[in-house]
Amino acid sequence: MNHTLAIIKPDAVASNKAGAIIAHLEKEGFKVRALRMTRLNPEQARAFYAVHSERPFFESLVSFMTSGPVIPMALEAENAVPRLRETIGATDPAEAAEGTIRALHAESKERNAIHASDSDENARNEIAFFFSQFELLGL
Ligand code: 3AN
Repeated sequence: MNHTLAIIKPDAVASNKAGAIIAHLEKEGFKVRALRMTRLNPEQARAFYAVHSERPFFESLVSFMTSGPVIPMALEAENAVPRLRETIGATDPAEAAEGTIRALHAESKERNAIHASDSDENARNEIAFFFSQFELLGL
């Protein structure tokens, strides 16, 4: 079994889509192994998205990601990382495959409902960013 990190972003939490998104993930075979609702401060959002710090959309992304509560989750499945990327769809909802979470729930390239780790290494780091060993229940 592998693990990955998903974050239900502020747009989706604010529009009451968290339940539908968690149900979608469970139906796709992911097991929720840790979950919380929290609100990032700008320093935390900048640290989480440090790889994008030189991109033109960085400050806007930080502002969006701190605009309201988010729901990070550690998810378990076989091939969790590629499988979650497939389940959420492309960054731009206009390009996301039919039936994917972003095709169903995202508003734009920035307000795109959900984050997913893009490698096993990033998944490990991103899970550790949000959850303590204690909360991971032996994961
Ligand atoms: P993904 O979330 O599909 O892995 P990344 O890692 O390229 O996409 O981008 C991280 C986040 O930055 C996206 N989820 C989105 O919110 C935002 N983002 C990416 N590209 C753009 C863009 N061209 N304009 C505005 N925001 C963007």
